[in-house]
Amino acid sequence: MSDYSPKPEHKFTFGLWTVGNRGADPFGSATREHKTPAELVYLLGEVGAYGVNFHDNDLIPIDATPAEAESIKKAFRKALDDTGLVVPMATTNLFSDPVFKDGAFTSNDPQVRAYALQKTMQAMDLGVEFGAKTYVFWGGREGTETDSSKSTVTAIQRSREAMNFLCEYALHQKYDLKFALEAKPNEPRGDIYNPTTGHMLAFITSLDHPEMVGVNPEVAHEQMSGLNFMHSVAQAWEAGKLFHIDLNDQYPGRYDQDLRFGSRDLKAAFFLVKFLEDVGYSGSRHFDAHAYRTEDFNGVKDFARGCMRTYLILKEKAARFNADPEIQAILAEINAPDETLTPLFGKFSAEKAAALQAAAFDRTAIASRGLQYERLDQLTIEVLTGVR
Ligand code: GLT
Ligand code: MN
Ligand code: MN
Repeated sequence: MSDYSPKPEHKFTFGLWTVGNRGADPFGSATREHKTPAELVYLLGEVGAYGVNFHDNDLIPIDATPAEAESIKKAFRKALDDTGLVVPMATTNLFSDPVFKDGAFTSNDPQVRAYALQKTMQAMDLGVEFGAKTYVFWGGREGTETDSSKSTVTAIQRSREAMNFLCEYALHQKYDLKFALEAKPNEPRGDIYNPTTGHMLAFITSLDHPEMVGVNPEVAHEQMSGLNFMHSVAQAWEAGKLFHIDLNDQYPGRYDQDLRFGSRDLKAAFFLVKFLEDVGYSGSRHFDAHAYRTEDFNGVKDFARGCMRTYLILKEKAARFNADPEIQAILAEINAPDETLTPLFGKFSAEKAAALQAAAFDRTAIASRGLQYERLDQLTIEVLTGVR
């Protein structure tokens, strides 16, 4: 029997807002009691997580006095020391308070934009104080319900100006911090700017310090856009921009569900885990999800353990897939090179172009070859369902 218990080297992390989620939704109030940040750290220690991440206001309420802030930080620090948990990532809450009802960095109101910069700088200070090396930006309120209200171009320019300012702040403070931008197509706004990871990757190239900025793709958010999450992750990885990842699950065509990782689309989760493990992604495996509203805190622990266990099961399945002789034989066959054509690929030359122009291709013969993808997919299903 394999060991699916989480270990520090797996780098499994949770946000305070995930295990601390109280089950409130737009139609009903909380079903679980409030737990302090320190209590949540002990809960995460008990289930075997490696790290805990937070928004500024998950740790310190927006209206806390300096004395209250100090005592919360002290208790949180003690819980980290007692459990050995680390804080790899931090972020700013720029969406809950009514001041951000029309966005933060993209608001039409200069007072709001200035306050958002101030709040973010202070939250970066707080994150760094606890050791965060990755700083996430999720602009949940950066969008519109009606496009009569804002210029989209101005909004993008304001986002860029804010990112450039905050990169310079991190450099000025000599923080060892990278930024990870998280996209979402909608919710809580009708439409959110930079709605997919692909948009974010393009936006990053326009920044003053693109080397400091990558992405934090979330399973549910790309699936809400109808996209293949693994493809988004792979494109970010290939661009050297996969700085963080938010793992959860989601049914298509619904509100942002933040379900337990792998609980809805096992096959998609499998190809994602296989990708991360095959390429050797070494960052946090962060679960941005929460327990069903039906659960008490035992259920929250079941939820957290389930996320990590499913990841490790799928990791083992990926190793099986990679070691399966029949699967590998098919892959070798469908990926076989054609040595006569190899010299014609790659960088352009006039000779290659001429040779390609002169070549004769038997389209019918090429197209008549079956590719065995049905067999390959069925073998994948059999690995996944444990009969192989
Ligand atoms: C919020 C959101 C998440 C983001 C978090 C970071 S907050 O819960 O739904 O997707 O990752 O701001
Ligand atoms: Mn989400
Ligand atoms: Mn997220």
